Amino acid sequence: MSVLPPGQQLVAGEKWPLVGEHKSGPRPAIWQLDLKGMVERPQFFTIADLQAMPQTRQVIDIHCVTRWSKLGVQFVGVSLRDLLAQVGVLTTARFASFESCSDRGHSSSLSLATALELETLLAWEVDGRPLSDLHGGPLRNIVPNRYFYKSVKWLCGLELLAQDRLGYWESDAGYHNLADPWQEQRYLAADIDKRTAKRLLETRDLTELDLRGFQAEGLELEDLIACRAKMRDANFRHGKLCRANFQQANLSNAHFEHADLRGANFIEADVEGANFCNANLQDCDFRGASLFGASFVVENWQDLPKTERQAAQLDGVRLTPEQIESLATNQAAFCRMRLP
Ligand SMILES: Nc1nc2c(c(=O)[nH]1)N[C@H]1C(S)=C(S)[C@@H](COP(=O)(O)O)O[C@H]1N2
Ligand SMILES: [Mo]
Repeated sequence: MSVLPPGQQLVAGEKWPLVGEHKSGPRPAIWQLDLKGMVERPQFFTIADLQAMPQTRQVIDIHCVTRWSKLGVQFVGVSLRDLLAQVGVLTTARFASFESCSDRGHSSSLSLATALELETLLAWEVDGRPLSDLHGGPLRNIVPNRYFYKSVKWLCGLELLAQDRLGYWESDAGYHNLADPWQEQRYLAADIDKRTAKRLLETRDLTELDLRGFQAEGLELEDLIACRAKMRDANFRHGKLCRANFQQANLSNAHFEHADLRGANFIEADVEGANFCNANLQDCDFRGASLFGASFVVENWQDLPKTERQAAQLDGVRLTPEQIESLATNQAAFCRMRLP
């Protein structure tokens, strides 16, 4: 039976959100997987080569770090175990780096032991259809029981390494390298000392700073300027943030529970997975913001008496119908009720 890891919510119906890059880079005429590094017989495999191997069919649950989950998705591909059996693994190999032919040259890595234990799959088919280009076709790796950033789209390289090589999200954005959704291994906090943090907060100007995981719980930060700041997973719970300017900031998974955000600006901000339960969002502007996985009320609000719903105050909030549709089912229903 599938259950939802802590802090995750279900996507509505058949929805499968697109996260990160939306297309591969320039495509080779014939797609090939370059299997290299610490293997006995490095080799290129075409999709047809892979499809000629024993095929594995696996039903897995997708858990994105920005708090949406999609359960029971069926993938078909070749298991990492079967593929590696073809090339022979050298005893020095301890990590596997999955590499993408994408514009940003994405990769993500796992310890080889973990990748095998989790039954990593190299998949070309999903729910009976070829994997679409949007979702990483013709080939992506699928790592069950890890946040989905470990599953690289447009997979064209697999390198076995003696030492780990951090992937794009893990090295550039502070995503947790272990990525276990059951332990909520989402992000690592930025490395910033308390003195610096205090000085920054006194200026109330965080423009463009990299402050993921920033701790600002309960602080008085009216008129804060945080345009384009990188504040994934930041903690603003119980904060006084009237008129704060978060334009184009990255606030995915940020915590705003109980915060006073009246008149705040979230224009074109990334608030995917952010939590606004019990926040006062009166007159906030969310035009152009991306909201997938954001919460404005506890997930099971329909079953609870009004006083226990921890609902955000939404009077005068600017949210388009499209933005509301992008929310998880229960969240969208709540917003539609409050913002007719
Ligand atoms: N090449 C590549 N692979 C990637 C990403 C990306 O931006 N580029 N994003 C990762 C993240 S964060 C997630 S949640 C999933 C999203 O896959 P989807 O767009 O098919 O839902 O792909 C992962 N693999
Ligand atoms: Mo993600």
